[in-house]
This record gives sequence, structure tokens and C-alpha cells, in this order.
Amino acid sequence: MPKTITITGAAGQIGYQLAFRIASGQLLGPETKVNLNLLEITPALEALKGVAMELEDCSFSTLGKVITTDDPSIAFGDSNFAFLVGAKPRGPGMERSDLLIENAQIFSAQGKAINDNADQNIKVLVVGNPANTNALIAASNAPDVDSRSFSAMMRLDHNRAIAQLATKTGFHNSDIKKVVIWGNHSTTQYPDITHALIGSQKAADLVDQDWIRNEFIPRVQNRGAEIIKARGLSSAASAASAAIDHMREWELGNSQDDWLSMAIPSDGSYGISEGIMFSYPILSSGGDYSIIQGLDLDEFSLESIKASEKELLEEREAIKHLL
Ligand code: NAX
Repeated sequence: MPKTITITGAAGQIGYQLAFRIASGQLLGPETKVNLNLLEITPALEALKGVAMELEDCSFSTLGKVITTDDPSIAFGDSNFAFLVGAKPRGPGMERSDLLIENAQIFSAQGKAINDNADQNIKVLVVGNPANTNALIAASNAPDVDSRSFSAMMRLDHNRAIAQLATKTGFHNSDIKKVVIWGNHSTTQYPDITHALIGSQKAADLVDQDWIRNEFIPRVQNRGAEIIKARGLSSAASAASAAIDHMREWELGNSQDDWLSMAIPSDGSYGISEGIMFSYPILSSGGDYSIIQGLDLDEFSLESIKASEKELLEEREAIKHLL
């Protein structure tokens, strides 16, 4: 049976990367056919038509039907996996609270459309910023779908942290395990290598505390801005790659000696307020995930995690009328 995959904002930068990688089998493997439902706002439908024409021209063996639409009820029809990428960017003079409210409207409408039209076992990944709170809004507006079906993307931050650690220590990315990003996809996120391993060694023994606090953490937190400065555009290919990593390992499981970072509805683990979309260390298996429990957190880690929780609570407060 082909799987139906929805991408919103599919004519945008990230969507343009994501659609082709998914269509070529990089999400669910070469044996699974995928149908793509691509959603855009009405003024971008012509550009989206161009994306669909290029998808057709690739002649991918794994691609079934492609639908382009500006109607969320069509885009989420029978959807098994949804990548919510399209969002309103922050315009000149716009406050963060305005950004939250503008996006809240988009994600509440899309949550309702998911509720009414998608497969009830859908997996949803929110990429569009502010991703965690957008995911909270979408989940709250889909009461018939398990809130654990909704998540927000921290995987780009996670991959960035691994890459920074690999560069610093001279090891390969694949030698590094159990890195975690806690909290919000914003500069309050806490990239944590306290429990990370490089081969059989503790990562924290291979680098000094000064580097962790004054270089590693701020660099990962601010990597998005660093990319914008260099490229003149925000991260796109790396974001699409991370989105595929997130969804693939959620669906198919991850290496059981490693952890993922996913923002998921908090169940109160580690004292975090229930319900907010908070990123935890995660293990995934059989299409479901669990939070790694019982980690010792030092004072610095606890303070950092609390600061990110505070920001997410403030974001929730700003859009509480839409929940
Ligand atoms: P673009 O502006 O290139 O593309 C966004 C697309 O979404 C546009 O084509 C726009 O027409 C469409 N869109 C807007 N409102 C829509 C709606 N209501 N329904 C359907 N489509 C809609 O942005 P891009 O660079 O692709 O980034 C997309 C989002 O990802 C942004 O919000 C961005 O901030 C966020 N990011 C999140 C990351 C994460 O790690 N969570 C990292 C990368 C990225 O910055």
C-alpha cells in the first residue's frame, strides 16, 4: 500500500528539498511507494505546479500520485505522515508575540484539517517556526488524534551538536552517541553532552568545560543565524535532511544504543510542565517512542532546561485562546 505524505509550504526552500528526497524513497525506503500531497497558499500554487512538474520529470520508481492544493482538507486527506513546514516568517517590525499569533491561526486550521481528514495513526512533524508552540496548537485542535502523534523538530539542532563535537574531537559523526537537545527550538535550547559517548569514551572527558559552555552551546544555539549570515538564506537542505531523519527514525526506530532529540508533548518527565512540546532524549522502536528516564542532571543542566521551559510556557500563554 502506498503511504500518503503531506508537505505544507512545499514550494518553499525546505519543501523543495524535502519533496524530492521523500519522493526518491529516502524516508520509507526503496520498497514503499509514496503519494505526495503538497499544500501551499494560493499565490504560491503556480510555483508549486512547477515543483510537481519537476517531480514528474524525475520519474522516481517510488513516487505514486502528486496532488497540489491550497485546501488543507485535501492536503491532509488520508495522510499517514505530515511535514508542517509552511509558516509565516517574521516580517519587519513584527514582535515575537505577533509571529506567535499569526502562526497560531495557520496551525489551528491545519490541526482541525488533520483531525477531520487524516489517517488516525498519522505522524506529524512541525518544522515551521515557532515549531514547538505551533505543534502544540495543531495537536490541541485535533482532539480525535493522539497528541503523541504530534512532534516538533529538534533534529537539526541535534545533528548540528554532533557535527560540532566531531569537528572538535577529530572523531567521525557516527562515533558520537547520546547527545541530546532539551527544550525549545530557539536560542534557549540546551545542547547537552553530559551523557554523550564518543566510541567508548565519555565526550565530556575529551573536551573541556570552558569549550562546552562558551563555544559549543552558544554555537549550536546560534547556528541558524550563522548560516543566514553566510548563505544569505536560512538553512534549507540541512533542515530537510533533519526532517527526514526525525520522521524515518520515529517510524522505523533508531539505533538502540543512541538517543534522538524530539519535541513531544511533555508527560511531566524531569519536572517539566505537562502538555508543552518539549524536547527530550528519546528512544524509538516499533513506530512509537519513549523518553529516556532517570538521567542525572547537574545544576547547570537543570537551570538551562528550566530556562527553556519558561520560554515555552510564555509562548503557550500568548496563544492560550487558540488551544
Ligand atoms: P520559505 O519561506 O522558503 O517557505 C515557506 C513556504 O510556506 C512558502 O512557500 C509559503 O508560501 C508557505 N506557506 C506559508 N503559509 C502557509 C500556509 N498557511 N499553508 C501552506 N503553506 C504556507 O521558508 P523555509 O526556509 O522553507 O522555512 C520554513 C519554516 O521552517 C520557517 O518557519 C522556518 O523558520 C522554519 N525552520 C525550522 C527549523 C527547525 O529546526 N525547526 C530549521 C529551519 C527553518 O528555519
